[in-house]
Amino acid sequence: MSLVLLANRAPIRQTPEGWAAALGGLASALLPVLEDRGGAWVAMREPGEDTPEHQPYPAEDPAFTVRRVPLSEDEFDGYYNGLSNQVLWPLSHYLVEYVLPERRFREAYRTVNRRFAEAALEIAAASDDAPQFWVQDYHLMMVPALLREGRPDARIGHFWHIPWPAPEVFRILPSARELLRGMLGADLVGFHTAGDAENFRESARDLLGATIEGVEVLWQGRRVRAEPHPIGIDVGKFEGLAADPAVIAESETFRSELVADKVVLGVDRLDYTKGLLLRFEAFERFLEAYPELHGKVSMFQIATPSRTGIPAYDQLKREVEEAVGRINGRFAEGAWSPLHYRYRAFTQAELAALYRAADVALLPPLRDGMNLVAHEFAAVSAAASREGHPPAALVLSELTGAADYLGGAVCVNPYDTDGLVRALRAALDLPRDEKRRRLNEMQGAVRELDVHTWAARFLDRLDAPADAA
Ligand code: ADQ
Repeated sequence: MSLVLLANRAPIRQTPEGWAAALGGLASALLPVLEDRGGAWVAMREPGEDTPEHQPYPAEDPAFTVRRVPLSEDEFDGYYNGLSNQVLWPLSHYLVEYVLPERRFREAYRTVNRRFAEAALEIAAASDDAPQFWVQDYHLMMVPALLREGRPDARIGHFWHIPWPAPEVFRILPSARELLRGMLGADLVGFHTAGDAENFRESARDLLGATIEGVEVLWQGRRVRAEPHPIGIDVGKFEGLAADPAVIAESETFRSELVADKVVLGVDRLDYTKGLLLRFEAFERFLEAYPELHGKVSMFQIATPSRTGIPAYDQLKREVEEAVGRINGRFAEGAWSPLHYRYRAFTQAELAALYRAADVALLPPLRDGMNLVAHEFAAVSAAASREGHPPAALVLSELTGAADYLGGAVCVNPYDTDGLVRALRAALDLPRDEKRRRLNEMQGAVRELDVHTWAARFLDRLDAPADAA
């Protein structure tokens, strides 16, 4: 059965050598599936982007089509910057104070969702088979019902990459019911955790009066399965990088250039959900509490620019820079800086070198659907420690999906600054054998959730008849 994927972003990017797979787990997991099965990937075309609407890929021997939905400035603003990133994103992370009134974004979101669905239906119409559609994420909530209307015979999956909030929070949205009805056009809706899936089912029950039976939502004569399908990373790739001589060399240079015995690492998109300011506050208290560690422990935080132009993100950038200046101004001594901060994207090889160099990764998002950085760090660190490299530890927010799966992490409430200080100290002091044991445990979980397995499991489940639960 051919497959039509729908996601906000295309899975390919332009490089000096021509078109190539986009960075990131989703493209690396799903491109092989599309190359094998054939089909299409429908994505937006941002205003000003110069790419074809229909692009066969790979160019030399096309296996599938990248179909782009061109967006005007206003559509992009309302659908992407507006409803997706200033309404659904903060609401789903329980950061209600960041949610803007949805009214002025609603029409653009509807229009763009409709255009994605029309593009996918047009592609499916070209084949006699019953189509299979797989919709990704919170940008396209209304698409499943539109696809169902056009193709009642289709198998439709939806994967939700961020947390699904409690029904009492979700219902704050004036469009909550309309959006839920959109998603209930699917046969299968996947989330990272059992808790997210339960919140979704309960939202359908409380807001629409749907019936819940086990993991299924019964709605308008149809059964919609809502269950956890935790995503992971391309494990082989990160384990390979951990053993790559160039990565090892870079990691050693990095360590030798930092004037510190211990390195605490943070890697995030610059996003208010990632808890950067509270993390810095905790690090500042850590430095106050342990003057004997001045000159010995440094934190290295990298943040990728993200959603620039949205006021909350621009403001966060300024506040983060201010906090970095304050902490360094207060505590730096001689050649030692307590906090190093880089605001740019890193390559995966650079990230692997940093993961390998760290003694502790400090990842305390305020909420996160999964948090793949935790998986990447655990994969690299565990692989390196098996080769004799000193083992490292992970401090992880308990409000992430990853905390449900990575049993070896030191888990902490990200809003509890004193708890963060204690967790960081505990992680730095863990005995070697204990760190090794924890890394082994995390390595097992990370391998189990590999992104290729994730994609195969989701699609198998989507193929299975509804009563084969
Ligand atoms: P994100 O919020 O982007 O993803 P995460 O899962 O941690 O969060 O993925 C981030 C990715 O970006 C990682 O692969 C990481 O390597 C990369 N990255 C981060 N900082 C970087 C930097 N400075 N330079 C280069 N790369 C960097 C959303 C949800 C998550 C969910 C994923 C997948 O918010 O909760 O885990 O989708 O479903």
